[in-house]
Amino acid sequence: MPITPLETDLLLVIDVQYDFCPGGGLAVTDGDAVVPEINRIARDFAHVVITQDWHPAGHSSFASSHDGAAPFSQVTMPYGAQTLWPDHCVQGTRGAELHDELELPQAEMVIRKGYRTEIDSYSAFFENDQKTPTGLAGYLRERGFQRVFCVGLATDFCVRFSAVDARKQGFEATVIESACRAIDLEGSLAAAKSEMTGLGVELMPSW
Ligand code: VGL
Ligand code: ZN
Repeated sequence: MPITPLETDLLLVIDVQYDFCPGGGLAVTDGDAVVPEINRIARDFAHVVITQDWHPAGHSSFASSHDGAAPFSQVTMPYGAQTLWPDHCVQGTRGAELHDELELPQAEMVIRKGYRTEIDSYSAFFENDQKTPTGLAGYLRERGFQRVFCVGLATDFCVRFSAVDARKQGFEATVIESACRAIDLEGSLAAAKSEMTGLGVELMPSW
């Protein structure tokens, strides 16, 4: 049963960009299937914020920036472990654009992340050092939002880190699973789900 969203509820639409859809640089299986689902859910929300993965060319999270490194391998960065990705969501490219079929006219903010060459940013709230804020927590607090409903790509990376940080910042957080798709690298989806539930993120199968 859908809950009637309130003025204190926010839909956070995470990284629904062409590079995460079939044919994109870091394609998530069935990634574009989230678009109609998000459009349907969004009709019930007065407040929507969108995130956009937005990397400079040569970003340090790209395997191509590390000699001989394979995509999906791990390296240690000054801020900790980092997965290396195929090039994706390079600023100004088609792959970085939000999906054209998203129908979110009421979206009140687009928050870009991952724009510093030397640090990746999965979460909508903090870069991967888990210290550098994006400003979203301050925005939500100042605007009086209490509950964050997370949808988008990918369940086990940017959705996971965003939902977990929402909880850590004192908001209620729900992930609507039917409106997310996962990358699922070596059990990362199962790990994401157990971390999220352990930290009090609600997993809602569908809206
Ligand atoms: C993402 C890996 C790298 C995501 C972004 O949106 O989940 N994953 N950059
Ligand atoms: Zn990225």
